Amino acid sequence: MSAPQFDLRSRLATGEPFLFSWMSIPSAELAAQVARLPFEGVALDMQHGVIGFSDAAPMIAAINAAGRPAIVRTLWNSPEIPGQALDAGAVAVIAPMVNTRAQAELLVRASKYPPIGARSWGGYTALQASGLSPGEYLREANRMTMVFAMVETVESLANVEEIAATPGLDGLFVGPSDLSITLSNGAGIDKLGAHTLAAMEKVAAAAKKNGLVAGAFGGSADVMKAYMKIGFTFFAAAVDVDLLHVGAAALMKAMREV
Ligand code: 3PY
Ligand code: MG
Repeated sequence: MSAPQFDLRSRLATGEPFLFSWMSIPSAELAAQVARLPFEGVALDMQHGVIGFSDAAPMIAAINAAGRPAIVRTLWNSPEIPGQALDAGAVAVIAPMVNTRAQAELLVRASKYPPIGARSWGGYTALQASGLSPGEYLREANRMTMVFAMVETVESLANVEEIAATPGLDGLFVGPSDLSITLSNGAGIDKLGAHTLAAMEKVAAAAKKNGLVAGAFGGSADVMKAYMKIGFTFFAAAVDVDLLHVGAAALMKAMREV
């Protein structure tokens, strides 16, 4: 058996924080560059980015060629995208707006082969890249790939214990922008507000109780450090377009200081 694709599960089991970049721009060439930034993985945002599946497939290949794991945030919690992303070689899927246990079960069903779920067979890129035979891939895939449910609404927070106990689910992933918007009934986005942090504590506790990875969208060092203290370890650290803005602003600031 040759080396399987990036073993995200074993890496996350160390408990050390795992920071990955978050892409919104559909470009395999850019993905090859972003995969070589000092983050441990790359996520493709098919919900708010402008990445469709025919953009994502070559981006996943470029990320894997750089030796990094590819993660896909799906457009919605719809059953077709997890299988497509995993077939194309992503090692993890993150589904937005998972509000109920039934929605979490739907996500697991779409992402895992039997007996855990009902993922349909069609391993193209992932199967070949794994170096495994079809039978070995079938046996290994549920362990090699991971599925995260996004907790980012008041409804999801109320159901978080049942969601976290969903058989086959690997992690919870908080979207703190949507979470703080719904917690404040639309008054604002407050990733570090007292209500948001209290909600994050609840999510981290549910994850811990069920042996799940606790992840969140970070976006800045302050936010990630605060969430790490609560027990989160799996972070979307920086968005491609933000990195462009931050890099350009830092250069121009330095020039003004000359
Ligand atoms: C959120 O913060 O709501 C997210 O979904 C991150 O993209
Ligand atoms: Mg969101």
